[in-house]
Amino acid sequence: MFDFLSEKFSGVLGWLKDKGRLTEDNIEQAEKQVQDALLQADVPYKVVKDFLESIKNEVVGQNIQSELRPGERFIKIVHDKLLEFLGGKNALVLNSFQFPSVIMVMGLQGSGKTTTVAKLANFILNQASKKGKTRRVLLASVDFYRPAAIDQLKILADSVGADFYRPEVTDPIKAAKQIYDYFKKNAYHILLLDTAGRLHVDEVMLEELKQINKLISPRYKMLVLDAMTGQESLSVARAFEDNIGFNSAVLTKMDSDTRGGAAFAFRYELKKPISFVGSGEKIDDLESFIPERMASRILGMGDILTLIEKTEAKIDFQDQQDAAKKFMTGRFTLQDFADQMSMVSKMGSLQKIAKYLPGAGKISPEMLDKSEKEMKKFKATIFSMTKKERILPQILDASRKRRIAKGAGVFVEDVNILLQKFEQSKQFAKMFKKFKP
Ligand SMILES: Nc1nc2c(ncn2[C@@H]2O[C@H](COP(=O)(O)OP(=O)(O)OP(=O)(O)O)[C@@H](O)[C@H]2O)c(=O)[nH]1
Ligand SMILES: [Mg+2]
Repeated sequence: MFDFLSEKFSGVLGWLKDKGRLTEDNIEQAEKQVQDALLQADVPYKVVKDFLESIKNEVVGQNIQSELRPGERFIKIVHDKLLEFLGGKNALVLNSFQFPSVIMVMGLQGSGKTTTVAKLANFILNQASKKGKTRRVLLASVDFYRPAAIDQLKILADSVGADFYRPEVTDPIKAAKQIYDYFKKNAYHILLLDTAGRLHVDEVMLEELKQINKLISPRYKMLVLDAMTGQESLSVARAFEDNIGFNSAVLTKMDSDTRGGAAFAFRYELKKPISFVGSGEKIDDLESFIPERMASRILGMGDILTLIEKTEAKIDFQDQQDAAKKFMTGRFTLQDFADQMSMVSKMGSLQKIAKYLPGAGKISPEMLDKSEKEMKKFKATIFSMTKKERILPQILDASRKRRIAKGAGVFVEDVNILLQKFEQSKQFAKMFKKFKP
């Protein structure tokens, strides 16, 4: 998602971290690298300038050169500013919806509206089912311009298990009224309304949306922006804001080779929240936009929390919290290590999840493949241990190791490698915690 920025920033970060002292020259160089990374990520010049200015002020204000670990301090400043520019620590996060509500999804042609409608339905239904609740979600469309548009939505509705309603008229305003009446009459919790897009912002589209907006007053109006269109998305957002208004934006196609500048620019220029980001074509490729996590991800510090949430396996909420906490405090045992690996395998390939891990920019597919095989060995090894051995690995002497290796079908050397890796990841977790503000 933020691979490009993450790779660049990790570079600056690594370079600075190793420095015991920072000269003015070092700082200037780091600032220059931050600036170049953002410009290359298609963040508008003015935004980059403001961002750099705010970092410079902090650097001078905090007098970081006199710090014991000036590199880390600098990274923390960049992190905090990124967070601020992406919406701040207390930004409203839309991870639950009020009922009953209408969610109207708007945007240009091909931006990803219909896909997003289905992803949102899936999100709402999944959240409800995790809590043991049922939600009645209705999908409908007023897009009569593209012949297959409504059928596309019907197929998606079926695939996520939401209801679908096809209006009997083809005038968008009258159809919106019919849809709304059907939603009310049948007491649905949520109506997700898909709308038509145009190639460019035009009067007809805006007028139509204005009228629909007036008619049904959706509680949530979401503007879908294609992250690949870069800075152009800003003028689209302004036109929608001036004419119809919206509560939040959904940035789609963040998985493509977009460099992530759109999120940065949108949030700073429009001062409006990004509620979700689309990270793929599949129905569950939708993530809540949480500024703090995005800032960490951009800096290559990973995003363990989103990774854990993404797990499709039904892991108990408390277990998730515990796992995250254990990892971040470095207080985890071999048993936790094995549990994490099991959780990881349930989530899919390492390729996909590596993006959320600290330092992700530097991992090659070959390394991931090797890790996948290694993980299997590790798990078998841990399963071959007794409960006590999993909690107190220091008791593992040569004879215990031989027994474990035999049980797992590996060599004693593999047991040693596991113990080494386990120790490393504990150290790593401690480091992660230090960077985490
Ligand atoms: N990679 C990727 N592709 C996406 C994402 N969201 C949507 N798409 C793709 O973008 C294309 C257009 O998506 P639609 O949902 O049909 O877009 P739309 O805004 O409804 O388009 P119109 O109805 O024609 O205006 C499809 O091929 C989607 O699969 C995303 O987050 N990532
Ligand atoms: Mg569509």
